[in-house]
Amino acid sequence: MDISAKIFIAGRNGMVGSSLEREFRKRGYENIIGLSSKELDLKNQSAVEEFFSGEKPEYVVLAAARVGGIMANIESPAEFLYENLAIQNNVIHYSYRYGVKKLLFLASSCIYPRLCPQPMKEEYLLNGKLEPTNEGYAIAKIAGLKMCQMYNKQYDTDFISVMPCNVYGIGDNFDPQKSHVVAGLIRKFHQAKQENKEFVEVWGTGNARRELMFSEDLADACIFLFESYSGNEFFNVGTGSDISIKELAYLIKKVVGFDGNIKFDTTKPDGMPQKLLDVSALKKAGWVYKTDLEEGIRKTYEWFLKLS
Ligand code: GFB
Repeated sequence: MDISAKIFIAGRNGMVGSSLEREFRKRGYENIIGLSSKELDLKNQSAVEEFFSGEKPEYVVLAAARVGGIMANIESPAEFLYENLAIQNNVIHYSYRYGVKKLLFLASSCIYPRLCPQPMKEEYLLNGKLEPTNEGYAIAKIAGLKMCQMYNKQYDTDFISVMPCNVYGIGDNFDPQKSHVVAGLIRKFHQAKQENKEFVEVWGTGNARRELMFSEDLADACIFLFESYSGNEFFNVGTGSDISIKELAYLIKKVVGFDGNIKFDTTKPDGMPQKLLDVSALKKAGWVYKTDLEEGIRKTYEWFLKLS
């Protein structure tokens, strides 16, 4: 890939998009484009076509999506389905129409069946029923992945997909209701520490298990595959190990320095009992993660402190 190639990062300002931009720039790529959602509504078909016809990007990374944690997904399944389908339909289709040389689509580990054998291998996709708390999001992501494969088959494009585990990091959304677990708990423990609260409420039983990866590592893996892989397989991207929400809560409590207790609110859902990816294909291709969970949480908390 030419270092001066024009790369469009859709979702450039989000957590994953901004990590991707930093990682591309570290490698010397400078011709990076991408607009905020106010400047370019990726759900708007004609606006997306106009953007592609004007800019003619050579490479595209599709990191734009409506994302949110378990409660946001439960509350707005229609929006998670519609908005993600619209964004990916437009970006993937016009990438094909305007001759994009390569596209990378970011899906999610929630596309695997709810009771999938663990660790989850790429071949388990569509082997069973989805987790109901994020069905809208998962259906959209499955459609995006299939769209890439079908466009490759019919139009000979080079569109690849990755399946990341749960991601956290710099630029995350810390909204206490809508965020994912790491950002949500960082905010809750921080506030409890400031207000000398006796305890923090953690959703669910604490028994659900998640595999968590720092967003810079995800960006590193995406660029690794972008530069080295073409074909119709998709890759799981993760660390290869998981942690219970209970252990995670104690780790975040330690990083934040909160002295009080933890209570589990079992009226809130656990979601999928476990989400651990089999990352052996990616390992075999030559990529492994770098950032240990505690270090990643520390970096995210430092960034959160600068914000507040
Ligand atoms: O991160 P999270 O919302 O994502 O929740 P999912 C992970 C687990 O942490 C669940 C528990 O068992 C939650 O009940 N949890 C405990 C909390 N306390 C909190 C809290 O304060 N905030 C949050 N958010 N969770 C999402 C999907 O599911 O994962 C999306 O809904 C997407 O579609 C994303 O795939 C990666 O792993 O449950």
